[in-house]
Formats: sequence, C-alpha cells, structure tokens
Amino acid sequence: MLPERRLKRVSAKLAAALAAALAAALAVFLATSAPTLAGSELVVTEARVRALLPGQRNTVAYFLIENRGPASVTLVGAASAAARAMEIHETRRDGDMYRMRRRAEVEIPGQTAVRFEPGGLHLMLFDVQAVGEHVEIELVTRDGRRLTTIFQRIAAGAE
Ligand SMILES: [Cu+2]
Repeated sequence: MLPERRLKRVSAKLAAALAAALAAALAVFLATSAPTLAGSELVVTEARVRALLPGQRNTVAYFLIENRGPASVTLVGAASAAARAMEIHETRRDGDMYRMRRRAEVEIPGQTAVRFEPGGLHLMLFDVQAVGEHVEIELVTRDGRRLTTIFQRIAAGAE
C-alpha cells in the first residue's frame, strides 16, 4: 500500500493527465467538426487521417458522410496529392482474423449517413511521403462530383 499522501499526489497527476487528454480530444473534435458542404446535400465531418508510423508509407483515413438529399449517392473513390493512390477498403471479420478488402463503391442512400471508422470502412492511402497537419482529399462520386475535404492528422492509436 502506498502512503495516503503519495496516493493523493498520484491521483492528482492522473487527473491532470486526463484533463489534458480530454482537452486534446476536444480540440481535435472542434477542428474536425466544421462540415464540408459539397453538391449541397453531402456533408462530410470528422475527417481524419492517421499519421505515418515509422517506416511505413501507407495509412488510413476516416470520416462521416451524410447524405441530406432524397436521392442515393455512391462514392466510387478518392484522390489526394499526398498519396500515389487511394482505395476504399472495408475491414471484415473472417473467423478470428480481420481482413481488408477493396470496395469498388459505397452507396449512401438518401437521408442516411455512412461512417468510415476503424474496424469497418476506411480510405487507404498508398505511398505517402508525409502526412501534414491537414491533408486535402477529394471524395469522388459516381455522378462525377468531387468533394474536397480537409482531413486532420491524428496520432496512430487516436483514431
Ligand atoms: Cu485498408
């Protein structure tokens, strides 16, 4: 058992660390919650891209896309000057393994939202030289719209 005074000091440190972590999370949330309005009815929020891990050249991006219009919209790809190539991927559980596979398209029915998030849909960025604090990514729809969205860099593990 730790003496009581020592315990108090430890818990004060823990509280300070938690407060700092919450402040950081809130800052990221505020920075990424400004919506991108494109083609009037498509709204992208929570756009974030994972920082490169040491020695890696590929990374992932996540976002929430909301279709406020009545008609279905289909995402067919993405592009960025920061990556040689990008693909839409989905992580699927296969027995007790998780595997990623490429998705040719993702439909967003009218009046619904689709979440690209860890363990599910994501954008893969291939051959990235560096992930800046903000990365511009275009989301491409089947009817030829290009939604330019600013993705905020997040640390690996903070997805
Ligand atoms: Cu992937």
